[in-house]
Amino acid sequence: MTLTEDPTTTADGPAKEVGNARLRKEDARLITGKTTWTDNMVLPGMLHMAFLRSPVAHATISHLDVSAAKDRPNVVAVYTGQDFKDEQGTIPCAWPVTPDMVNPGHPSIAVDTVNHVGEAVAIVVARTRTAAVDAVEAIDVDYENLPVVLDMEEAVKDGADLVHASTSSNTSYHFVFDAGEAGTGSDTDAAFRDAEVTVSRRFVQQRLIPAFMEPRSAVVGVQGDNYTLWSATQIPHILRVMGALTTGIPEHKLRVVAPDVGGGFGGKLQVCPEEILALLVARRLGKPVKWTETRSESLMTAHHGRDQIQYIDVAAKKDGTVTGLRVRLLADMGAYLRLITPGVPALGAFMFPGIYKFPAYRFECDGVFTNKVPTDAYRGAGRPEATFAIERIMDELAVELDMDPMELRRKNWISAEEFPFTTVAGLEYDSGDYEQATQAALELLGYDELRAEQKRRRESGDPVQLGIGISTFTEMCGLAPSRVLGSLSFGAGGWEQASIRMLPTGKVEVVTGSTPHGQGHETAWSQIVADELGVPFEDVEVLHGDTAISSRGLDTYGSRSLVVGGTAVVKAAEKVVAKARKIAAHLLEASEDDLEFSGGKFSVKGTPGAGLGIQEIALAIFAAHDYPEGIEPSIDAEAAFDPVNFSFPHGTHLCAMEVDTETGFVTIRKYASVDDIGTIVNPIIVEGQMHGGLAQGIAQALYEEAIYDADGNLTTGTFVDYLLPSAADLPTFHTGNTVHAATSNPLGAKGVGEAGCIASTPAVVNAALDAVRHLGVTDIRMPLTPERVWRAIHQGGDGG
Ligand code: MCN
Repeated sequence: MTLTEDPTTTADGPAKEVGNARLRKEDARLITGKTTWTDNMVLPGMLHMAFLRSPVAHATISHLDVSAAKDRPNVVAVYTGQDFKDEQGTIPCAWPVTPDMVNPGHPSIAVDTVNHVGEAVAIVVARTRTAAVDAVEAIDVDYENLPVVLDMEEAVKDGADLVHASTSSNTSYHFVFDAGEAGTGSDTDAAFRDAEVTVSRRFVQQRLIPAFMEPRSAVVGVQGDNYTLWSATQIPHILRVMGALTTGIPEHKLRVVAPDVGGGFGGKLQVCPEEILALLVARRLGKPVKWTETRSESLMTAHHGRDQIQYIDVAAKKDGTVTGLRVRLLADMGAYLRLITPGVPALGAFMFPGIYKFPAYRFECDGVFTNKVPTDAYRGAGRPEATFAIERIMDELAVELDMDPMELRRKNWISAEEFPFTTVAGLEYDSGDYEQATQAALELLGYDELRAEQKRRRESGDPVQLGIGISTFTEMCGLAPSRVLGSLSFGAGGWEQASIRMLPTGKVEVVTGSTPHGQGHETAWSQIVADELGVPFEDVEVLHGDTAISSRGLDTYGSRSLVVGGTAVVKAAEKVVAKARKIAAHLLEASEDDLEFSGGKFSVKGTPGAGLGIQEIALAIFAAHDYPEGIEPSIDAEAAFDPVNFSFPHGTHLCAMEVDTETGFVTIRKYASVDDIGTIVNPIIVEGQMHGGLAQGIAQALYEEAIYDADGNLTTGTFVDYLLPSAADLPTFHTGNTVHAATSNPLGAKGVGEAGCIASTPAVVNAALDAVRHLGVTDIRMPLTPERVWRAIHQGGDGG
C-alpha cells in the first residue's frame, strides 16, 4: 500500500480524498501520549475513589463495618450500598428483547447481597489514590455464602439454585424468531421432518474479555449543581442520557466528555456502575472525584463478551441443497443485565443463516443469569457467534455429504444476480458478489498448492498435518436503521448527527456525534469534507466526544460510524454548499441555476477559471457587509442521517494451518481474506481495522478464555492467565478487497470495524479440523490450546 501525506494531483485537479491512503492525523498525539486521557485529568481538590469488591460469587453481606477505614489517614468518606440505597437507581438496560423479560435490577453497589466476584461493596474516598486503596483493607466485612450458579445448562433446569431470590427461575427471557411465523420462510419443523440429511452440533462460545488498552477511568467535576463527567467511554451521548435518568441529575446539568479513549472493542459501550458511583459521590461531597481501575479490576469487573452454548441443526438434501436451519442458544447474561446484555444474542439471531438461501429457519434463545460478571458487547456482538456456528456446521454438513466444503457453500449462497435478496431472517442484503471475493481469496492464499501439500503430508503420515479452513461470511452492521432497531425493542434510535461550521478564515470545524476510540474518524471525516467542500484536508478539524460541543449523537459501536455518522457529515456538507450557493450567486451577480460548484469554487457555467471559493464566501459572511436580503449570515449547517437499511459487508477468509499431531501445537501457516466493504474511504485505516479484527477473531479461536473456578472466582484475572496474542503470535495477513457499493448510503460504504473479528474465528477452527479430521477428530472446543488439540486427537471428544 502506498502511504500518502498529501493527495496526488491529477490533470483534472486534486485527486479525490476519499480512497486516499492518508496517514491518520490523530496518531501523532495518540501514540506519543501528547493528549488527554481521562486518568491525566487533575482537578483542584480532587479526591480519589477505591472500591472494596466482593471476594465471593454469591452471598448476603452479614456484617459490614467501615469505621476503621474512616479513621485511616487522608480518608474523607467511606460509603456502602446502604448509603446510596435510595438514590443509586439501577444500571440501565436499553434492550428489553421480549415484553416479559425479567430484569431484577442492577445496583451500582451491592446493598445486601453480592452476585459476582468483584461486585462493589464499599467505596473509600481519600485525598490520594494510595490512601484510598490502603483504607479499603481496613473495612471489616462478613459474607454468608449462598449457592453459586455458574453452569448455564444446570441453571435452566427445574429446581436449580437461583441467582436472584426475587425471580422464579434463572431465565431472563426466551426470545424466538420463527421465519414461518414471521412470513419470511417456510415451516422449520416440516423442513426437518422431510430432510434427507440432518447434522446437529453443540458449540461452545467461550467467555471473552474485551481487554482494551486504556483501563476504564472516570473523573467528575462539580460546579455548583453542574457536573462534568470525563470518562474513557465509547458512548458519551448515551451515557449522559442514562446517567441523568439513573442519578436524577437533570440532563442539562450533566456534561459528559470522552477525551481521547484508548480502545473499547464494545467493552466501553456501557453505563458502568463506577461512573454512576463517581457522580453520586461527587454530588454527596460537592467535590471532584476520580476513579481509575487497575488491570485486574478491569478483567474482573468490566463486562465480558460471548459466553453462549449453541445447539444448531441443519437440514439438507443429499445433493447438498440446504432446506432448514434450527438454532437454540443459552446465552450467559452473568449476574445482571447491563446496557445491551440481552440484545447481543438477539442481534445474532438474524445472522445465523449467513450468506445461504435457507428456506426455513427457527431461532430460540434463553438469556440465563449466573453468578459471573455481566456479559455485553464485544467486537461483533452476536454476529461472530452466529458466523461461527453457521460456518462450522457447513463444514460438518460437507463431511456428512462427502462434498468439498467450498462446493457446498457455492451451491447454497446467494448469487451476484440475486441482489437485493431478502433472507429467511427478513434482512435485505443489498449488494455483493460472494463468488468474486472467493476466487480472489483462493488466489491470494495459493489454495491449490496448499491442497497439494496437504495431500502429500497426509499420504506420508507426516506428524505435522496441514488443513485449510474456510469462512464465507456476511454481517449486518452500521446500526441504524432506527425503524428496524425499534422493532427489535432497541431502546435508542440508529441515526447520527453532524454539523459543519465554516469559520471566517475558511477553516472548517466538523462536529460529529460519532465517538472514535481508535478508529481514525478525524482523518476519514476530514477526507469526506475535503471532497464535499473542495477545501484542503488540513483545513478541516473534527470535534467529537463532548456533549457540550456535540449535543446530539449516538456514538460509536456496531461499525456504524462511517455509514451513519460519515453520511451525516456528507448531508451537512451538502447543506453548506446549498447555502453558500445562494450567497455566491449574489456576489457573482448570477443566477443560482447558472452556477456550478467544483473543487471548492462556485463559477458561472462556461467560465470555470473565474469564480468564488467557498472559503472566501465564509470570510465574506464574517464581514457581512454584502449578503442578500432575507438570507441568514451563515453557511453553517447540521444534518441527521438515519439510513433505510443496515450495511452488509461480506468476504471470504481462508486459513492454512499446521497441526503438530504429537504435541497439539497449532501454527497458522497463511491467512488470506478478501472483503467487500463497498467504497473505501481510507485504505490504510481499513487495513488497520482488518488486522485488528483478525487478531481478535484468531485470538478467540486459539488463545483467549475467561475461566471461573467452581466457586465463581475468575482464574484468568491477569494478562499472565488471560492469553492475549501479541504481533509475534500472529501471521502476516494477506488481505484484499472487492467493491460493491452499499445502496443504503450515498458514500456506498459498508462498515469494517468488526468484519475481521466476525469472519476469522471459524476459518481458523475449520482449518485445524481439516488438518486432523482423517484422524477421527470432529470438533475441538475453543480456544484451541495444545492440550485440547492433543486430547481431541488422542483421546477423542472435543478436547474438553
Ligand atoms: N472505513 C473506511 N471505509 C469503509 C469503512 C470504514 O475508510 N468502507 C473507516 C472509517 O472511516 C473509520 C474506520 O474505518 O475510520 C472504522 O469505521 P466503521 O466500520 O464505521 O466502524 P466504527 O468507526 O463505527 O468503529 C466501531 C468498530 C467496532 S464496533 C469495534 S468493537 C472496534 C472497531 O471499530 N473497536 C475498536 N475498531 C476499533 N479500533 C480501535 N483502534 N479500537 C477499538 O476499540
